[in-house]
Amino acid sequence: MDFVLQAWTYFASNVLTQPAYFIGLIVFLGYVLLKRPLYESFAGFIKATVGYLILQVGAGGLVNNFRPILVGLKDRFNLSAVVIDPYFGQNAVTAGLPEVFGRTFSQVMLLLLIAFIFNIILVIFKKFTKVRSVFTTGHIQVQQASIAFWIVLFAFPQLGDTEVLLLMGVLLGTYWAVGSNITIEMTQELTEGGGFCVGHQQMFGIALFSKIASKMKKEGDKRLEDMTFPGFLSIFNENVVATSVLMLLFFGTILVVLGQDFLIANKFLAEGKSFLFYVMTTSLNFAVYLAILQLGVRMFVAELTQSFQGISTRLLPGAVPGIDCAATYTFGSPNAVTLGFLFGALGQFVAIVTLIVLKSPVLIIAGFVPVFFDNATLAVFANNKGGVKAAIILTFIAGLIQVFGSAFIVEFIGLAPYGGYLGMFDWATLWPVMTIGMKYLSYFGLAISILGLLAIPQIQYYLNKDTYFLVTEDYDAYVALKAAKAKK
Ligand code: ASC
Repeated sequence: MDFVLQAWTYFASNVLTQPAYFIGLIVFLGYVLLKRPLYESFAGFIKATVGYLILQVGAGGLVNNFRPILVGLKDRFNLSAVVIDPYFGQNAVTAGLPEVFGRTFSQVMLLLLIAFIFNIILVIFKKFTKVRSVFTTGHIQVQQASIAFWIVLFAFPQLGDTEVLLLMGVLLGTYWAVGSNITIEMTQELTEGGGFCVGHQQMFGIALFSKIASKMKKEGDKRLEDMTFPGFLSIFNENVVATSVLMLLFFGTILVVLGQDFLIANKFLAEGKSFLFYVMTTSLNFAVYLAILQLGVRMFVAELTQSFQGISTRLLPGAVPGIDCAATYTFGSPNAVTLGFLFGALGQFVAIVTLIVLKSPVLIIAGFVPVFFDNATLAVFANNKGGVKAAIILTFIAGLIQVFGSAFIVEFIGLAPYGGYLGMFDWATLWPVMTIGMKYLSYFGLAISILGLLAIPQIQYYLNKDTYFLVTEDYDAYVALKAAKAKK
């Protein structure tokens, strides 16, 4: 038993929580199952892993460069505030656990094992559960597990370690399976049968906003990729130009507000260097990292799409992997990503000012990860389903929700004094609701949460029996059937 646990811990810490290797392994396995020669399977592993590592260079560059700038606003104005960002959320939990609950959270690998097996079981029994996806984004699972640990202890403080672990394994496993599953149709449609769905932190947001965006769509509403700007605005037709100019305005303003002295004192800017060129380089780097990220995505998605057919025809029939939200950023218009970021940020800033005006007991600071990765993703889907207007309106609303939802829950669960919360869409909406249920209705609330989640794929299936499994098993047949139905 000890050996099994050690082997699992080794696998979980080196592969499962390192999506580059996990996706690489899935690609390798997929090609082997497709009976490709071993050298081709190996090449697939390399391309997928390198692609994912490139994505991480892009994502990491964005986060590391722009997170400190946004958080700088907090220090510049001496605010005592909660930063909404997965990294700050995880740190807050680590700092607060011993003081508030007298515990630490060390068994995250065991938790992942339970939840992962639970997810696979739900897929194996998909005839009954209707679950078609496996959540593979391990680094996200670790972040979510730490906040969920706090939430579960808050609701059930009397529980021992083993019970907490089991309870979280089932609750999180269900959320991961059902959450990624509800993104399948819109992701398949966005990627034209890419063979994956989203396993991240805004899965309910994607499903909800895709539905609303479809409803909002009116005759003549255009998607970003169908628009061309005339005259001097035509420079915005190019993604790099559009992103750079907009970021120059956005981060330029923030950097000017922070001021040269603050930037020098906090080691953003070296003494004696040009402030103007610092602002330029910093802002233009946004487009640089975004381009890197997209390059990596293209590389690993191409491999994954081909190879996963091996897994979805032989190992887990009809299943798709739930992967990082950034994998959607090369589909549709690349400008949707920038647009989502800007209007999400606008929504967050409006919400933050509202908290200040209303003298809220807890203040929120926008963290880069929710502002960018949540809203960029939501914009990609909303633009695809409802056009540019829907993308603008819905990401603005998402920004408001991320701040208000987080402000509420972080105060409710007593995490506010530790300065951080996850802040992503599902964790500012679905999770606060489930937390209230568990706190006030105890095990009954827990049961409602789990059963309510498990009911979602059943309802989805019930509403679309003929296409529900077709969309992952044979995408072309799915498109044809949908078109035939629409004609009727
Ligand atoms: C997150 C998080 C990241 C990013 C990354 C996007 O939620 O913690 O590092 O999103 O997964 O590619």
